[in-house]
Amino acid sequence: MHPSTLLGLLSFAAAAVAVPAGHQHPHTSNSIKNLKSHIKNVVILVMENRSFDNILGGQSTRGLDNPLHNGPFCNPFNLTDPSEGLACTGPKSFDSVVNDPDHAIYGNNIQFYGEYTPDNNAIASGKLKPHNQGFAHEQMRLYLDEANKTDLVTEVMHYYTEEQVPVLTSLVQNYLTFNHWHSDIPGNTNPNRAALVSGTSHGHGLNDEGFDNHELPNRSIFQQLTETGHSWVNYVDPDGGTGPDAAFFNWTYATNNQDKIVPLANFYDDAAAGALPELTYINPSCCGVGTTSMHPSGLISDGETLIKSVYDALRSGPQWHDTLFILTFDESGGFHDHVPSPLAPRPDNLTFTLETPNGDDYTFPFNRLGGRIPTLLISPWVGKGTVEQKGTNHNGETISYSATSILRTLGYLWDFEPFTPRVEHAASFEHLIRSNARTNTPSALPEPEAFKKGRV
Ligand SMILES: *[C@@H]1O[C@H](CO)[C@@H](O)[C@H](O)[C@H]1NC(C)=O
Ligand SMILES: *[C@@H]1O[C@H](CO)[C@@H](O)[C@H](O)[C@H]1NC(C)=O
Ligand SMILES: *[C@@H]1O[C@H](CO)[C@@H](O)[C@H](O)[C@H]1NC(C)=O
Ligand SMILES: *[C@@H]1O[C@H](CO)[C@@H](O)[C@H](O)[C@H]1NC(C)=O
Ligand SMILES: *[C@@H]1O[C@H](CO)[C@@H](O)[C@H](O)[C@H]1NC(C)=O
Ligand SMILES: CC(=O)N[C@H]1CO[C@H](CO)[C@@H](O)[C@@H]1O
Repeated sequence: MHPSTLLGLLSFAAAAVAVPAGHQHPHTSNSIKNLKSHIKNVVILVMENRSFDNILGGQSTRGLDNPLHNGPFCNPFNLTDPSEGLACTGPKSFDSVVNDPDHAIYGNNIQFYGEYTPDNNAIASGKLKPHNQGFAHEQMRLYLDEANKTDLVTEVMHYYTEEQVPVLTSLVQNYLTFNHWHSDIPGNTNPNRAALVSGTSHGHGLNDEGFDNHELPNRSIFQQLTETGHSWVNYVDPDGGTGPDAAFFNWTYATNNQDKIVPLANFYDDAAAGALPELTYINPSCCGVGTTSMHPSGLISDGETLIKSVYDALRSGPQWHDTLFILTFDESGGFHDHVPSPLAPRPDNLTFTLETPNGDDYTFPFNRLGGRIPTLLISPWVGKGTVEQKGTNHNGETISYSATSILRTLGYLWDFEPFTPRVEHAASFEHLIRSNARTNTPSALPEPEAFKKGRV
């Protein structure tokens, strides 16, 4: 037996007392067998650019580490001038956030570490730890000419109340929410989306043309499923703005699989007809008013309408009993979150260099996760109102979940090896699938409403 396997088994044995009755351990033949016997269809909807504290900060369900339970959390208005005072988390934010917070890699750097070019060696050795104090500062730097401080703090530090997000509130109260789930890369949308479906952004750190030109050379979940006889469809909101994520990869076009990228309207027909593929992957529209991904300045209530439509279609369709719906976000979008991001193995040996606002270059080695984001498992096979804390990797270590936890778990469902060391090291979540299906799942979600009284 390989020494790390033995260590893993020992730590599972040690952890056994802490696991509630009826729960499985991850990475075991029992948890994998249970997953395979109950889940036939996986649906993934990736929303845009919001942090956990921003979206779920006002949820009262026990076990969530958020500003409502454990705050307020405060940032200095100005990292170098304490006399300017503090900006703190508070209830209620805007339906439409008009000043999009900085979420470039250097934006995440200043938000997490207080500087644009933190020392990579000090980070890798654990000497430099993120403190998540720079969100208000970066928002003031970018937008103080355009908006007043009160509005800027409301945008970047405040959270949505349960009443403001009735669809998400119902999902949190009825299904499973991850308390420690991070985006894969502390940077923009497309690198994170690529990492979610292929385990690496292949060195890309910005939404560059390579994504539009189908240049990513790496194996994606789409290629993997096709090559092993499993079905997938990438449904896309025709208003555009995100992805389609299957189109990032050169494989998709070189092998004529672009016909599996279809308009979102087909999803509703397929769900009603029981004709959804094994993997349904949905790209919402982005990013202005009228789009559905929750990306600023798109309305939160329009994003909720999309989530409700997808849920209601699945719930009333003939495949619901076999379905696992994973609702997640691509990245934290520069919105405040008080939980620091952990280090993680590099997916490959690539780096990405960009110029920061103060003129210095910063080289990112892809050795740490991005901000904490909301992720929920929605299925008759997960517990009601359940909050999952940290997960376990294949060595038995307790770690935060991340976007690559999805590929780690789907590898167990559909028999494929981790595409990259990042995926291999990720915590899987197949053990959260229960052995009995629930019969008390809501048949439809509440109707969201555009926020009253102006924008808040
Ligand atoms: C923060 O304080 C420094 C030092 O007083 C000042 O130079 C800088 O302009 C301030 N930043 C903002 C965004 O006001
Ligand atoms: C800030 O600006 C908003 C308009 O966007 C206004 O309604 C509000 O009164 C202003 N707040 C302060 C403190 O000036
Ligand atoms: C991604 O694809 C490139 C080109 O085939 C290859 O060199 C690289 O090793 C791949 N990366 C990973 C992490 O598999
Ligand atoms: C995708 O690009 C990589 C690197 O250029 C190449 O090795 C690979 O063969 C291409 N894949 C397909 C399916 O054309
Ligand atoms: C990265 O480089 C190291 C040392 O040069 C090598 O051992 C390792 O296999 C490389 N990893 C990948 C994923 O290519
Ligand atoms: C912070 C961040 O990455 N925001 C991104 C949100 O999505 C849009 C559209 O893809 C990007 O342009 C932003 O950079």
